[in-house]
Amino acid sequence: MNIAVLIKQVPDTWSERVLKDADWTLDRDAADAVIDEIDARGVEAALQLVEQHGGEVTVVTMGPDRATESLRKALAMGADKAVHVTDDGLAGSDALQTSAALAAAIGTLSVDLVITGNESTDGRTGSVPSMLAERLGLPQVTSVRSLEIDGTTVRAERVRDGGYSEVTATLPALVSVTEKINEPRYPGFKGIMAAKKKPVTVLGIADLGLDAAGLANAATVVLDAAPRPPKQSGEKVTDDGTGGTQATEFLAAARLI
Ligand SMILES: Cc1cc2nc3c(=O)[nH]c(=O)nc-3n(C[C@H](O)[C@@H](O)[C@H](O)COP(=O)(O)OP(=O)(O)OC[C@H]3O[C@@H](n4cnc5c(N)ncnc54)[C@H](O)[C@@H]3O)c2cc1C
Repeated sequence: MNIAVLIKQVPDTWSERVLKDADWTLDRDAADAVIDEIDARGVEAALQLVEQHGGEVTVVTMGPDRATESLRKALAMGADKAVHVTDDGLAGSDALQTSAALAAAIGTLSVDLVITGNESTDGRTGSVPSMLAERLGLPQVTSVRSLEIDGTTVRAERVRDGGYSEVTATLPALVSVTEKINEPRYPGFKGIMAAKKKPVTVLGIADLGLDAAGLANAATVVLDAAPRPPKQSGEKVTDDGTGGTQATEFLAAARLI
């Protein structure tokens, strides 16, 4: 079974994330770049499936040159090969364009299953997986917390409000995973050394036959942005014997009880 896992390199959530004043795109140089944690879980899910059923895992990313570091980390975890979609003309792409580029890249592979994260920690549109499934003509199972393959069937538990649903789809299919699915493994020294020799294919706009890419052609545009206002200090309740009443009245006024 051949599995493609989408991984996005994102600013570390521990760093302060800022937008550039000129075009309101994310200033990716202002923060440490890491593989999105949810995508590391996607890699882990793929590795476990291949350990059970055989096959190979290809990790795919679209991002600037330094996104190679995230690909190498996924290769060090155990993925077999990588595809890096990168081109100056793709900078500032929105979710529609990102999904078009990633669909074209996946089209160069022969895969039975595509695994993505449910929602990235930076753009957070949560829309790339569905756009990708539509473009590739694949059934999709979203918000997955557990995943198994039975012949040509994907069986998954799909998280929903207050519980989960058991869902099946026929391969080839696309699955997006939640943070509940697993704990990703850490790459060991052997894996890190092996990753240096694994193949990374680099594809650009011309290789993928894309048109209308990048910020100038994006269908969604950020017109303005303002920093989040500093947190206001909350109301202090001094317990002079009526603290319980005061707290209850405060919560009732805020319609919290
Ligand atoms: C204010 C703002 C500024 C932005 N600036 C930029 C920018 O400067 N540059 C930029 O590239 N994007 C930028 N984005 C993100 C941009 O909207 C999308 O193109 C983004 O790349 C994909 O959407 P998402 O991250 O919301 O994906 P989601 O749909 O939330 O991601 C879900 C999953 O899809 C997969 N996926 C998504 N994107 C990629 C990718 N690039 N490579 C591999 N897998 C992927 C991952 O598995 C991910 O877990 C910005 C978004 C906002 C809101």
